[in-house]
Amino acid sequence: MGHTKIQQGFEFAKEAYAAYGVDVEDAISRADAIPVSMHCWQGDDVIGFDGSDSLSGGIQTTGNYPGRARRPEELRADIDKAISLIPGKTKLNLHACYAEKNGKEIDRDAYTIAEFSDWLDWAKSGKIGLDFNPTYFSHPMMDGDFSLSSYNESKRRFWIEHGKRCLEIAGAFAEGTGQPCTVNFWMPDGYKDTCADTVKHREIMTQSLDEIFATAYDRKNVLAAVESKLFGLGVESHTVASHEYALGYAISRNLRYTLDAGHFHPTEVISAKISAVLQFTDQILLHVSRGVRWDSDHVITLDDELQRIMDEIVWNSYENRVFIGLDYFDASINRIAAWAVGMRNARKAILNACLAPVERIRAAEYGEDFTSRLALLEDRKTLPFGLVWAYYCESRGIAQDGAWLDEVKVYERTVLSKR
Ligand code: RNT
Ligand code: ZN
Repeated sequence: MGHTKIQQGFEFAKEAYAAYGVDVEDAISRADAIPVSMHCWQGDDVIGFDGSDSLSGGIQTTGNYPGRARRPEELRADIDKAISLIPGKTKLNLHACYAEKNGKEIDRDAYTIAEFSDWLDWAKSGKIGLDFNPTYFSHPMMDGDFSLSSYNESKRRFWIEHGKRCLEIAGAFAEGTGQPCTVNFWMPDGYKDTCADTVKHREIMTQSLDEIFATAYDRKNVLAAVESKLFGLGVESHTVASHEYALGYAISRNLRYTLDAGHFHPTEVISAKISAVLQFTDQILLHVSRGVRWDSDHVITLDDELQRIMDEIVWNSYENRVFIGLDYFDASINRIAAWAVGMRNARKAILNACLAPVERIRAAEYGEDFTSRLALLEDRKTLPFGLVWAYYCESRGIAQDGAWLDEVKVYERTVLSKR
């Protein structure tokens, strides 16, 4: 689509939205400013650089599409490529297993910002904010699937130290980038089969987390959160940090709760949980994912649930209370395309939420005119959103739908296929 056509389409869209009382320019600037944190781990199938060559801890990638990033330089180049295809404010979500040890004998309980200085330099040069995660999986100090709630005291202590180090590193990230850094604690701890004591591990988990968060860290810019999960692969029967556990912990400790879209029963949706949780916590983190029958971590598509999630954030002005991050890993397709599809979908849903005639829809609801509410909610779906998206991409110098994939294919031919 040429520039003039895009412009004409945009003019048409502006009128169409104006008829519903929506200012398209305002919607674009609002959507553009909402950060979305892109997860580094889609680029290398959640392997990292600190020694592991396979994934464990209740999560799994499937597929072996060629071109996986094997080194930090490759991963950063791939991330750069992906980011060049995504409009709006992007952050990078890093896991501690992406440490660069540079031959040094150092383990996760002792990492400092030194192991992440290349990441920080990269972020600074691109003016990109960083988010962070301790890595409680794929490591010999895991006690089976247990980490912070292990009965093995030396292993548990190792993981407590890891948590503290991650808060320190996040502090350096926040300072270095000038942007707050979220730190998400997800622990796979749990049992494959029915357990007889559901209490002990939870008590130990609480002690461990309390010890970690008692450490001195920059509470203003380091935004810690605890993620719940229903079950993991091989951890089907008992999960220590379940929904009630993680939510209760977060509320009682004045921390954040992380809602992962794949971590609930398949008919439950996190869009329905956001405003409920925010009655009792200041902020939450989201892991926007797509479970297919289970927590399968498929690339997010522009489906009803993604739209509902972004509607909730935008319609309730939760921009400063909800941190949006993506969490999926698909090794069966081009990994850069996987990022681009998911991130562009997140941005589309955000923009579409900003373009919705929510004031009119709500006025109908408050007036108990549920007929109009339904009609408007449905009309909204066929407003010329695609024309606004095309204009938005063009105005930010980002490739259009129908064009960005060619760039990925070129990169695949020239870079990925040589790996
Ligand atoms: C696992 C959790 C967790 C991980 C990442 C890699 O089920 O969703 O967030 O996916 O930390
Ligand atoms: Zn997650």
